[in-house]
Amino acid sequence: MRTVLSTITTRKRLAACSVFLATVLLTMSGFQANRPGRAETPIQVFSISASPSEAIAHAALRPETLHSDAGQIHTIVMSNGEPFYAPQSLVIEVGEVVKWVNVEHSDTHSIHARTGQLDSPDVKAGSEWCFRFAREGEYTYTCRFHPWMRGTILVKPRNVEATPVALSPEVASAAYNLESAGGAVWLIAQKGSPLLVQVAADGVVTRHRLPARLQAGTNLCFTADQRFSFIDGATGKLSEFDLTRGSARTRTMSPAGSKLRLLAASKLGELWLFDAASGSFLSCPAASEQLTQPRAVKISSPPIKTLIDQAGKLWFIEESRKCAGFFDPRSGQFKEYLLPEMACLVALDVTPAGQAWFADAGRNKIIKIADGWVTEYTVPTAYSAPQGLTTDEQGNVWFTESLTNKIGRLKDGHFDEYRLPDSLSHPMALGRDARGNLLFTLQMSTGLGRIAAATVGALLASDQDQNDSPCSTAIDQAGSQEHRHDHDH
Ligand SMILES: [Cu+2]
Repeated sequence: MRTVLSTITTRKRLAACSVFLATVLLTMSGFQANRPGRAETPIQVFSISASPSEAIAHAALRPETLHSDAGQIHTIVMSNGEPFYAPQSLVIEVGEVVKWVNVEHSDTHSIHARTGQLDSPDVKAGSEWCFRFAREGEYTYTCRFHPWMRGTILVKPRNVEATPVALSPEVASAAYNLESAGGAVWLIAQKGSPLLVQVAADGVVTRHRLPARLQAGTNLCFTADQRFSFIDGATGKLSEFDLTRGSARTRTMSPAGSKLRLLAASKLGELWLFDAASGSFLSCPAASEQLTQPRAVKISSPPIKTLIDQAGKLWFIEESRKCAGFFDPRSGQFKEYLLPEMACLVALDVTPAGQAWFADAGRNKIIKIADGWVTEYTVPTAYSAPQGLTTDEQGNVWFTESLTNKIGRLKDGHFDEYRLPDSLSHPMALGRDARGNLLFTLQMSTGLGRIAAATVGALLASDQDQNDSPCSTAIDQAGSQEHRHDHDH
């Protein structure tokens, strides 16, 4: 039985990771169909939809509706007379608190469920006990002393309002890559003629026709407002594109025999690249046409997703998706963190304080790397396959649950999960714009969803209320593990 169960588990996990890998393969196959000679194509820049009014409407509606029922404490009265637990059955939302009050004069009662962590100490006459339900599900419970006492609590997921962002069919069917940069969220659509789509914080969508296909898995590296660098998918050369002019040019000479990948741009416009042929990092200083001398490192597999933090460290996820790490160009320090075999790292973000956060779709975990320590947090909903991740200024880590259609939030080791509307299910990549709107792509590139900043603010406000509840001592916490990795190079 154990073998069968573990096989199922493995299959499900593999399925979770393959969702992402399928996307990668799709992406790569799209890139193989190179289109040389597109540099002369004139660009068209135009606006598709403007929806600032929509954001304002949300701001007016959401806080009120959410506050009325969030942070609520439900009371169940325990007594020796039927129904013993009153009300006997209760429907609540994830995150809400239930308080059991023993109104008897002498008898002790308790609350004990076979599943979950619902297991109270003895609740003496005249006292009470609280529990915050962090996971959805049906909890049937009884009393240790009086097995005829029965109660049920149905915990439903919390819903969050999200709206589709209007994209033209041409874009919607091809948008597979999402990045946050310069306060906006960008989509790279390369099915048919390649397009770069900018979704500004005010909701205005602008499409830029690209003169060339970008290299598979490329990062958008903005070196100035309206100017970004990329690796030309056809020639493999480092190029620069000017959005306002719609023109591209080759920036530097690539070293002979190199296989360059563009990794990231620093705040000062310096570009970092990786040469997969020689296994070395190299850079291109701002406004320079020269690449620096390659600096070879002993890396397990080439970096594919990268980010530069405030301190200038280059964080990355490796192609194997089992390894994360950083390279510090100034000190030359290089460090890899090897994760267990089932890991499948798919997204990363780094906070201003230098904490690196990763989504592990293979193991259903959110991972923090800070000060040499790796901390793993298991997402409460099983097999959720987190695919996208972004952090905010308040220390919240937001992530998508692609298989369970939720947006999750992790803060101070505590999870909250919110179910998306069915029309915007299977969220994948996640980004955040300058106003705090959360944007996510949908699986198989069927569209883009937005959770308005006002909605996000209301969720945070309602969770604040809960923390003030008298029951905050009895909390169903999600487990986290911390372990040190000494994998220095
Ligand atoms: Cu009892």
